[in-house]
Amino acid sequence: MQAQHEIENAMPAASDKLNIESIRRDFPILNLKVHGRQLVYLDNAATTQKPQVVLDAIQRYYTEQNSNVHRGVHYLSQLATREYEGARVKIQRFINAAESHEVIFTHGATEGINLIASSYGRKFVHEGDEVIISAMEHHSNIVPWQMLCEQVGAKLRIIPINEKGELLIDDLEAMINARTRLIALVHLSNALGTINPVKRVIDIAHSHDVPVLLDGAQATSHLKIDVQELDCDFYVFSGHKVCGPTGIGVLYGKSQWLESMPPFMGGGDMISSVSFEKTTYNSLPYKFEAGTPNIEGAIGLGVALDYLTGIGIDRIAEYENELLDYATEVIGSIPGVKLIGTAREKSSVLSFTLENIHPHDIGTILDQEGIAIRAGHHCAQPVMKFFNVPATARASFSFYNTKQEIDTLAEGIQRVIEVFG
Ligand code: 7TS
Repeated sequence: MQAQHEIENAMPAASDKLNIESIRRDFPILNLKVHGRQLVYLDNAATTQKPQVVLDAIQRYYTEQNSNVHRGVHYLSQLATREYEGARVKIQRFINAAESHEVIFTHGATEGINLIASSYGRKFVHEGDEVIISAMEHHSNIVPWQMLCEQVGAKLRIIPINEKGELLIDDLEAMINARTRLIALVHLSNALGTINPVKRVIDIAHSHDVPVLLDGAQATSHLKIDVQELDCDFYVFSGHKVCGPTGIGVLYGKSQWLESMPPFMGGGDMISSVSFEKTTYNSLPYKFEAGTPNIEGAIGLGVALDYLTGIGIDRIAEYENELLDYATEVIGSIPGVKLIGTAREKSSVLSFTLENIHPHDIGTILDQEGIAIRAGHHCAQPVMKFFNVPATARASFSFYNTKQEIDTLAEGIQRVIEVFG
């Protein structure tokens, strides 16, 4: 069944604006009341809500298609395999990968980065080598590299940021040397909302023959991703942040890298033949997909990406920029509010502090008003340290949010100030 808005939005409209009311009807959870108040869900950087078409796809999988993949001659196994592999092709098209076998299913961005750190790391990173990340990374793109560097005796180098939360890209050229083995960089920061100049980073890196991994956990739901145009070597994202299910994610890798890397985990499906003397590995993408995969997650993710494509990522980005501009003005002008992260290129994230009020108190009072934001370090403790704050309050937007909800947030913040002022 096609979502109503897909049909409406597919038709040429007098204005190219999104029909937000129609879109909101696709997300049953948005009708929820929390503490007797209408839910205002502004924690989309943590996870997005799911449209009915995704919920239906998961239900349909378990009621009509459930079977294991790649191993049965029977009807259901062939059907589940077709659906699972069909999802891979949908993802390939969504990120414009050259080949579907360059799309590896993982259980999220975190696993994708760990896979590269473990597999690429084992093959290509040795004692004395260097890996470059940035000062605005999520812990998922710090800790795996620290673990690798510790294990092999390599060095982690950090591209600094300025007080707006922008990458000091001019420093990068001088950081790259003959021992640099990889640059791993966030595409869109979850703590600051900064969109990094990733194409420039990739061009600089490639001029030194250094590959680049992009952490697209946030970017994939807000920006059009074209891995061939970017020419990135690896790209990771999570299904649950792009209106898909939890427990499914994607690692894109250029064939030439994936072919040259050893498997990440051993087990079923990733082998070609096994004997006690010698095991040979399966071809891509299966070499990196040991064990029974998250079949309904992959199918649900494919449907979620179809849904986003139906609306149009460019239109989503345009509307979300409008929301962020509005929120920056309305929330940023409240006395006592300090915005953390004011990069020129930003999307969908508004991190802030309130003078003399702890972000957890902000989050708790807003919750009583039915408003869901995140308060904390956002798994980016080095960012908090750089801005000299223990935590921030963070409102993060999706295309189903409205300016009215931002007004409700502003009223909630006024209430916080009244309570603690
Ligand atoms: N990288 C970035 C930039 C992220 O924002 C996140 C999750 C991850 C990696 C890890 O994604 P996962 O799906 O594997 O967990 N970020 C957040 C957040 O901002 N609030 O909750 C999770």
